[in-house]
Amino acid sequence: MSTTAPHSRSKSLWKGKDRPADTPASDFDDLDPVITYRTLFTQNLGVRDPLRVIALCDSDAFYAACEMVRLGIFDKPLVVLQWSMLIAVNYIARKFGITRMMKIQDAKERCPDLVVVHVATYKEGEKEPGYWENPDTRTHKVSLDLYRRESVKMLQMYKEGLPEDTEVEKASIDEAFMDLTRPVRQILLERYPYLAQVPDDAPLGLDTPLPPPPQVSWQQLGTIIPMDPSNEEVDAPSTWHDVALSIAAESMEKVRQQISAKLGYTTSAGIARNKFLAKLCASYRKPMNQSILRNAAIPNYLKPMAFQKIRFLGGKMGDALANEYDVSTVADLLSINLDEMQNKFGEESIWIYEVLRGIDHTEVKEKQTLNKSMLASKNLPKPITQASEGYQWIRVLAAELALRLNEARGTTPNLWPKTIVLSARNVIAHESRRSKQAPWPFVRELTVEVVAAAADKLWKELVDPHAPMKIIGVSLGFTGIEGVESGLKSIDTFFKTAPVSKRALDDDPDEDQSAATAAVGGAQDTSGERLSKNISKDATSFVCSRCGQRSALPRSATRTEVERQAGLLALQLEHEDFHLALELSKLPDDAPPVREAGRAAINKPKKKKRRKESPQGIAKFFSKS
Ligand code: DCP
Ligand code: MG
Repeated sequence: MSTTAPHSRSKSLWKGKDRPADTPASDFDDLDPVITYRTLFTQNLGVRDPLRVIALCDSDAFYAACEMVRLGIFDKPLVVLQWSMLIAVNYIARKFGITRMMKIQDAKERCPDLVVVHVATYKEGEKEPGYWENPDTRTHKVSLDLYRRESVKMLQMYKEGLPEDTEVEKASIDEAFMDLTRPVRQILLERYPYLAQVPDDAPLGLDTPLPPPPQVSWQQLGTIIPMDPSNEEVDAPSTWHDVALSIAAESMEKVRQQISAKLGYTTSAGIARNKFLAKLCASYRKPMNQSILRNAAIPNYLKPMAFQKIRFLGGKMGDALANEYDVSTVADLLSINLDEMQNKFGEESIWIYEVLRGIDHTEVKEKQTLNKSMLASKNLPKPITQASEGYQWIRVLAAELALRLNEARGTTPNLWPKTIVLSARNVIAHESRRSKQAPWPFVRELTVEVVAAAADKLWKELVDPHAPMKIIGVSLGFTGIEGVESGLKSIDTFFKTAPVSKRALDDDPDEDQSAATAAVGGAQDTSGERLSKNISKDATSFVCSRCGQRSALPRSATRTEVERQAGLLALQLEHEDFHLALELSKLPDDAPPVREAGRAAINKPKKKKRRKESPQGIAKFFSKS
């Protein structure tokens, strides 16, 4: 890219673009803002910064890639299996028409040389997950630990490899958003130093538009989404936002190459003015690619798009819009004015109005919240009908929890939970999910046996051996996970209700407490856990990352910290039940579902009886039923 000034310093630099006052407003006006010196010098324009640049980076065929790296197989079609269903398909296998959710038999028919890897599983009696022959859902439990670990490494590489001041937010097990606005502005000012001062002859002082930018050369920076898909030759003069995008693209290209070289995972990225567009265009041309969506290309990119493809417009809201107006594309919806939309769908529907026009003010924010809970859950293909059958599953879940907490303690040695919670979903009892909890005692070593023994006790309290039961799911969790500080005083306060052993005082007095976030927070992704990442330190509610719904605890359940933690976990589990029921309702009765938590295909949980207040406005389009 040229870094020379478009004009010499002696000439006036202020002949920037300015829109004549009588230009009619268009749907996409926001995409072409006038950028002035004031814009450039203001540090905290936040989500409304016209030079905002956001990237979304998504790993290609992630679970399959993890297995390829683990096995050293890079040139063969490979799939990852969970029971009989494919959950990840590498790009070589995709060429054979193999897709996720396909049954393994169908995939093998298409490609007899297919390498098939079943996800690792926990097996009763084993302390660690393994790749066993013929794992069986009746005796094994899926382990995603490898993928979680690799996900943490990847996130770390984004944080280290991107310029300082980049905000990185984990979006899923293999995706992260990056806000590069601040570092890009810094680089912009370094590369074009003539922008750092308002020229003496600038007619409007700070409010003078910037001079025209250099023409950006996009070569080596990725795929540029065309301004006019019917004629890729159509181009437009570069804007300062394009320059910002190109700088962000350089950084993204570099970090993606680093990840590929160091970890072996290829990724695809989308780079655009906001989160929703970055996410949309990340899949424009996968794999191993980054796509750049210039503002000028947004109208033609969005208009023909089926609006239900847009995140959050796929569900009830999308259906309601489609039915109300009998339309399917973004262009169809542009004729609906804001008043009408708000009358029909509530005040908050302004975000739909804006998204259709390429506007999204959602922040990229690294989750500061500690993932204070850890959950291992199993949906049982063969329900438990006698209390004694529970213990084998408790051991399996205890093995997973012990491993994960010990792994997290590898980074933060003093990490310790406050409470252990056991929960069971009994489809015969009135209350479909019940939980029992106990303060977690400090023990010298956190072993499977110790966890299982505590859980066994809870199981006895939870399950009445004489009552009829049909338990289709069991979960075991730790809540209130924190780094214990050294010194008697803090440990004493920390374990208010739990016995404190002398040994606790001897344990690593000097470790880094802040690592708790990375150790616990980065590694969550099974369905139950996925919810817990939205719990903040003092929260009495959580927002589901799948449907955006907020669930809150009643005030009576938040009197103590332990109550609050356990209550929130129970709330998550309940909410997860709803998603599980939803997933199951979409599957044929004999189909094994997608994720570990969605496994009780034959035993659909009963519909919830308890009804909450009807949501109002736009919320009703995102509510459960
Ligand atoms: N996953 C899953 N079940 C799903 C979706 C995903 O178990 N319904 C797991 C397997 C995927 C990983 O999550 O490898 C990441 O999901 P992606 O949607 O990013 O899919 P991939 O990374 O596999 O493929 P792509 O290259 O399309 O991103
Ligand atoms: Mg992916």
